[in-house]
Amino acid sequence: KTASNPFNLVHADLRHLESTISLLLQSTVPKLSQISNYYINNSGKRIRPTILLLLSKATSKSHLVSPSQRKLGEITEMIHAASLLHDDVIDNSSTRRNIPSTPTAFGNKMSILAGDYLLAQACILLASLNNTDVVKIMSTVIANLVEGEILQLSSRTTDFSIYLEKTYLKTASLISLASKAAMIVDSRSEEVIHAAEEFGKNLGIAFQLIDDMLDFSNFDLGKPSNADLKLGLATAPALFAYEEFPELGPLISRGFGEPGDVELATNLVLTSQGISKTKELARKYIDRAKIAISSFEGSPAKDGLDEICELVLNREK
Ligand code: 2DE
Ligand code: MG
Ligand code: MG
Ligand code: MG
Repeated sequence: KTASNPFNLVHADLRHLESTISLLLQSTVPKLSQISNYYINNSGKRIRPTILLLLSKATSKSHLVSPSQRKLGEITEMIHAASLLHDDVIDNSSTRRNIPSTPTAFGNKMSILAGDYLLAQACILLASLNNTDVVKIMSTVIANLVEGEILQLSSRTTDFSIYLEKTYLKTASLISLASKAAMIVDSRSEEVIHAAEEFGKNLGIAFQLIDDMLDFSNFDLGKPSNADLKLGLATAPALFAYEEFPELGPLISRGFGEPGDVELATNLVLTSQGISKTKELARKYIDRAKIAISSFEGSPAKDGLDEICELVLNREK
C-alpha cells in the first residue's frame, strides 16, 4: 500500500494541465472562455487525466510523461467537461461541485454552446497530435457518449446487460479509449495498450456504478442526489431491487412517472440488497481493473493506479 495519495504524484502535471486548458479556451467572445472553463476551474476530481498520467509514468522506463500524453490528458478533461455542460442541461440539474450548474448560472443555450466550443477546441488539440488512429479513437469516444446518453433516454428496461452497455458508452468508453490512446502515442507494446484499455474500461464501469449508488445516499455530492429515479432512470440499485421486488417492474417501465412512484421505488431500493449488491459488483470491476495492470513493473505510479481503484470504490462523493 502506498503512503502517498495518487493525486500527489501528479500534482504538478495537473496544475500544468489546468493552465494549458485555460489558455486553449481563451476566446474573443469573453463569455465563452468563462463558461467553457467553469467546471474545469472548479476543483473536479481530475480522475481521468490522473489515470492517464499515472499509466504513462507506470509504463515508461524513465517514468516520464510525453508531450503527446499530456495533450491526451487535456483532451480527455475537455471532452469530459463538455459532456457535463450538456449533461446538466439534459438532466435539468441545478448544482455541480457545490456551485450552481452552468444551465442555472448561464442558461441552457449558453451551456450547450460552451460545450460545443470545448469539444471543438479539444478537436483542434487532437489534430495537433498528427495521429489519425488516435483521432479515430477519440472521435469514437464522443460518438459513444452520445449513444450512451440516447440509450439512457430511450430504454426503460429491467435488462441489466443494457444498463451495463449504456454504462460503458456514457462513462467507461472515455477512460478506456483515452488510456489506450495515451499508450499508442508513446509507442507502447500491444500488451500494454490492451492492458490500459481494459484497466480504463473496468475502472470506468465501477466509477459509474458507484455514481449510481451514491445517487441513493444522503452524502453531500456537490450535486443533487436522489435524482436518477426522478429522471425516470433505473440504475443498478433499482435493477437489483427489482430482482427482490418484482412489483418494481411496471414502475421501471413507466419511468417512475406516476404520482408516488419515486417514493415507493426509493423505499423498495433502500429496503432491498440493491445498494450492497451494486457495491459488490463495483468491487468485481475494480478487481478486474487491478488484474489488467498486474503485470506492470512495480513503481510509485503503478501503486498510485491501484490506490485510485480503491478510492473510486470507497469514495463518498
Ligand atoms: C454523466 O452521468 C453523463 C455522462 C455522459 C454525458 C453525455 C452527453 C452526450 P450522470 P452526474 C451529455 C454529449 C457529449 C458531449 C458533448 C461530449 O449520472 O450524476 O448524469 O454527475 O452524471 O450528473
Ligand atoms: Mg447528470
Ligand atoms: Mg446524465
Ligand atoms: Mg449520476
